[in-house]
Amino acid sequence: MRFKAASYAVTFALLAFASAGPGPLGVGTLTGVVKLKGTPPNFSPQPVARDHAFCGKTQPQQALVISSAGAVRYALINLKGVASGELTPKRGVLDNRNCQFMPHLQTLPVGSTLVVKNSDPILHTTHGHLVEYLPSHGAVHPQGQGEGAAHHHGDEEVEDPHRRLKHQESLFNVALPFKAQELEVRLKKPGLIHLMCEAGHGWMSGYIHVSDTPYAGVTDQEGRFRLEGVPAGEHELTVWHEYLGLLVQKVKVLSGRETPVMLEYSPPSHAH
Ligand SMILES: [Cu+2]
Repeated sequence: MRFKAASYAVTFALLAFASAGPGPLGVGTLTGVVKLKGTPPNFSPQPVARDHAFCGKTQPQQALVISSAGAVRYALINLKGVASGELTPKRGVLDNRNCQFMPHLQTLPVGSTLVVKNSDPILHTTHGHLVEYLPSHGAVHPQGQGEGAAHHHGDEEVEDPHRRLKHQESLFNVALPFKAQELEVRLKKPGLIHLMCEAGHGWMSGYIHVSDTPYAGVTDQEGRFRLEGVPAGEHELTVWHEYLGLLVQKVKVLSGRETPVMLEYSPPSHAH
């Protein structure tokens, strides 16, 4: 009787293993590059309103980081319509460093722990809100547009960097007055989180994507991304960039192979 129970347990374990596996079609790797066509708009550095002694007079904007080859950094990659694979929560780090959020954008599986850290000898207060996944937040001013000359994006006037962000639930708000201080936050809900600093640092802005699938990534400084263990088949690849907006492309992932894709944004209509 005892032996029989044990053999049932083994059978169930094998069945569970088989159903959690990649299925008959297998898995492949999806790699790609995200680029911007044409000349990128030029953005002025952002004025620093306080803590000049440490943060300087201006800070570089992070909302559109393009290499000389047109590679788009900080684009969010998502595969839609894929039966969700196994999610392993991680420990992500969000550093407040040199008066910026580092990294500017990251993606973490839901259930992960976010370590919010201060590497600066000044107060930073990191506030995270869930935001609506808008096609584009149009968050920054192209250079040469005066203070009062809001540029047009659709029917809306864009004046304030955070104005187009539809803040929903406030998820955390942590004050870090000391250098090397760390606090932990659990990322319990999937979605996009906008980060801002409430220590009077209006130029500080960043994002955390909390993913409910393992198939998410962020482009590096050469615009590259790599998603491994993707079930073979046709999927919809979504690219989101806070300034450039959304790109959607059908991709076909082949089993045991690396599938390269190229994604290209046209220059934003309000920047021509
Ligand atoms: Cu700050």
